[in-house]
Amino acid sequence: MIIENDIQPRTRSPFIRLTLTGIMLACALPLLSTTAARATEQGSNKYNILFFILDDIGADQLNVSNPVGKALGTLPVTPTIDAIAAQGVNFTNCWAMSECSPSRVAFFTGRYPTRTGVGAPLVPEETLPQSQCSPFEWTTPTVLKAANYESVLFGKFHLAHNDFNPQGPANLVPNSLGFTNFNGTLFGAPPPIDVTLAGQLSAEKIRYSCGFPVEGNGPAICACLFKGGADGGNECTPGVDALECLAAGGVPLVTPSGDPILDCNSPDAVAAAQLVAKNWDVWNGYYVWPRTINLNGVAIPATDDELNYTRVHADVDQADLAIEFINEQNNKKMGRNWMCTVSFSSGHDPWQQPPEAGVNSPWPALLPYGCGDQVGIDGATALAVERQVCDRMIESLDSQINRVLFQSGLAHLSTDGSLVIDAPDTLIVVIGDNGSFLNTVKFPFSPKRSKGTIYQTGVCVPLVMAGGPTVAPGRAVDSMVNCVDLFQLWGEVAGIDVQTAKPAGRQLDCFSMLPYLTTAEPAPIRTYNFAEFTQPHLMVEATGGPGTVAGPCLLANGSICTDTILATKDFCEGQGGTWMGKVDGVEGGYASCCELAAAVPDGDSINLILWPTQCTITNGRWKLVQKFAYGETEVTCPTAIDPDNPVHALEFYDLADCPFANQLFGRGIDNDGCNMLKDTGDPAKDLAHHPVARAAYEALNEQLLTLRPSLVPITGDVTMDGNVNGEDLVALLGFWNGPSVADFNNDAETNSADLAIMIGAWSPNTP
Ligand SMILES: [Ca+2]
Ligand SMILES: [Ca+2]
Ligand SMILES: [Ca+2]
Repeated sequence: MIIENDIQPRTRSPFIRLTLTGIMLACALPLLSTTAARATEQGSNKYNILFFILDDIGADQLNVSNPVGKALGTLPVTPTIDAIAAQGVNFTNCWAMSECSPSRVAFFTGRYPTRTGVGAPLVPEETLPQSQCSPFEWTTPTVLKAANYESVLFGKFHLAHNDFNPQGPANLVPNSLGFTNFNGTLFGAPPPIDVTLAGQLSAEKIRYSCGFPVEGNGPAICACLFKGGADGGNECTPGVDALECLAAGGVPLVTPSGDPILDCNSPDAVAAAQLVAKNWDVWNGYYVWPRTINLNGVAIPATDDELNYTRVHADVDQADLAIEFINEQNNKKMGRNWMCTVSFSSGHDPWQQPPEAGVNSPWPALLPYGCGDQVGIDGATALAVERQVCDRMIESLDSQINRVLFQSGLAHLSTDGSLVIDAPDTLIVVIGDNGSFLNTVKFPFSPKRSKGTIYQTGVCVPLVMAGGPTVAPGRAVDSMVNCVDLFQLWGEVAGIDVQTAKPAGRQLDCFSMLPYLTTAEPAPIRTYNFAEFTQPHLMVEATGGPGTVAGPCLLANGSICTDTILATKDFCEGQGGTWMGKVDGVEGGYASCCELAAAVPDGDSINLILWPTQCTITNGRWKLVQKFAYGETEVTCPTAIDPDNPVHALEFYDLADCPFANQLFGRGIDNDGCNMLKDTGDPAKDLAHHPVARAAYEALNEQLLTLRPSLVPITGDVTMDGNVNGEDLVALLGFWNGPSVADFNNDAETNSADLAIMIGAWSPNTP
């Protein structure tokens, strides 16, 4: 526990004082819970919920969450998100998990990744059902249904997918988790950019990295081919801006050497149109992508083999769906409340120029216009281009949020032209699902300690709310909140206390959030915050053993090693990495980043390992990081591989004393230099002369030692009620022979081996 003595003179920021005051008030927790319950009872109003998820947009990217970048003017221009914060509440101390799927499952279950099993991003064809959101989870749509809500989700799903999923064959995975209307993509990211322009160019030498032709410092002017005109043939329009052509669903025409074709009637145009006609269904990033619809138990397409593609920019499409849904609710006076989740894909790679209409900043004159690697753009310039495109994608998202608010009647323009949120019945929430990725990270956050890590850059996300029950607009709340807490908030907004309404035996990890909205000067609720990254249940046995599916992949010129998020050769190389793992039938290869780092003579080149299992806990000031190899509780990597360039398994930070703490709400960047255990990795030695830090370390370590084992699910308890009994047996038998959440030995089959494990764990009377 933190005591008053911990406040040292160097603590200068008022935010830190606020946080520590909150920690000292921890004993007031039961009182706060009562207050929250009372607030909910008093406000018999239920509010609609409009929930925007920004993909891979960490705290570093936005004005509301990165004051340093804001002051420097290096961030995307996001007037809508800024206005939501200015007219609502800006949560400046929010942790998500470090990857998409774990955070998304947390939003809708209120449970940490180890508990849900979803500890790592889902990869199609490689993630077993045990690492997807279980159909036995008590999800938000189910919770809200009891209060007469309809819950819909538009855009990226990524809580579960069709592969290995018992619901997969019917293609009804989102419906099976309670979302009555899902329209979007089950995949974690849009497909790659089609640099062939629907088969007109070779993919070998990339002339147009954006998937459309470029000339000078912008899109080229081209003939644009549209599918299926009135006579059944394709229609060509001459002289169209290539980006506008793509955004309108067309394909810009080019010669075999890639030069733009202007007219529609030349032999070049006719030949190009014939090529494109054969390749209409080639996916192209955000512009041509696979759509899945689940609407009240009807799936389109009916099976995964017939994936549809759609030719509308994903951001625009997702905003359109939300506008249509909300207006329908208002117009038809459905007599029920709703929760509409708009899960934008933009922000995630591939970085591709969005439609010009949604972008707030001009393309910088000094940069070649593009999307990344292409002929004539060197590597460093390509990275600068990529960052700039990412900024424009964020600006595009901001414009789409603006459009949803206006066109759904949740905002209007004041006489001076500024946005006024006018949503007394609807709570508007915007969050990033995890930290930004590598090259896109904004100063002063750390590109090498970003998405995929539990460092600040990996887990600090923007979170703003306005409308509905929010009082005293324009506040910053610096108390610790976690992405799992949103689950409790959704309930509170609907008048349901999830802690009392939950199914028997269900363990939740969320804390109340409503008081932060309904109280002008709310007291802190959480006394600690937690984030983790764990291994997925890969299809280990099904693909021939662990050596073939998990291995080190080197990124960023060999400076970063991961053996989890890019855990196969194809996946690694697909992301521009170098595969260092084992390959079937070939000598050599390494089992893990630890093994690789220890074996490479010039180990200096690796300065960060994205560990297979990482967790962190903080009390608001001190932050403990523990990293484990391969999911076990013991630390198996050496603590310091290279004394000059150490890789540690145990790290400890005083965030108030880390770089930029004063400018970043009192919590600085936890880079290597700030690690208090960097000398030996042993707290007894490295903290010997820091009694206050040592005490904080001991307290957090003890808390983590209690917390982590408590998250591990009971083997055999498919139904998550704390018992292994007849209900679980029935569930297991229902999955017989197929992959399922009852496949306890991870071999993609539910059979007698799993049954034996369940019988071994039989505990029908466990309270
Ligand atoms: Ca993400
Ligand atoms: Ca059970
Ligand atoms: Ca099995």
